Amino acid sequence: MTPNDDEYAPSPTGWVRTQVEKIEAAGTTAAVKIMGRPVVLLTMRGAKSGKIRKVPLMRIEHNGLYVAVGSDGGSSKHPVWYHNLKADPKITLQDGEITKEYVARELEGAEYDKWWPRSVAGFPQYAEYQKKTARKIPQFLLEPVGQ
Ligand code: F42
Repeated sequence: MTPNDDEYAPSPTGWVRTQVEKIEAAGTTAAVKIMGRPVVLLTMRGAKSGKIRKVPLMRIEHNGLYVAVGSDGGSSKHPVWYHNLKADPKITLQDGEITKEYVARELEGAEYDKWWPRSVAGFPQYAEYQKKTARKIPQFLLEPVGQ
């Protein structure tokens, strides 16, 4: 534990910070849509700073399971939060007004391939983002804690 442990560090990216503020003011992720599609809000711990990070992502859900897709608009590097989840996979996810605890596990192989079409069905732009970048866009399965 460090003195910074429970400090919240807002995203340095203006539009993302604004969207997090909208969700928190409304008390529901329904306050934000991207291209008419819903989002969820992940809360995690920064791997180096120990601070609380809040990351909105597209809502990818199938049979009650969620996947977090590290597309970051098809940028050349994984988003920083990818490394946060690898270092400390315990997160909370808010969907609508409901917040629950999950553990994030990066998908590989057949599991990755099974989820990718579901991710693209939830947000078709992911397919375009994958074409833009040489990296393989990561997917994390979010497994519910204590259910
Ligand atoms: N991003 C996606 O990747 N996928 C999505 O489906 C997605 C949807 C989405 C919907 C709404 C919205 O508002 C944003 C959306 N985003 C989506 C963008 C997403 O929320 C992130 O902004 C994006 O993925 C980039 O993530 P990032 O972690 O690279 O963000 C950077 C800009 C950032 O926050 N940097 C921080 C900073 O201060 O520079 C550091 C963050 C951090 O976690 N630092 C760590 C720490 O310890 O605090 C470690 C730092 C290190 O060097 O290891």
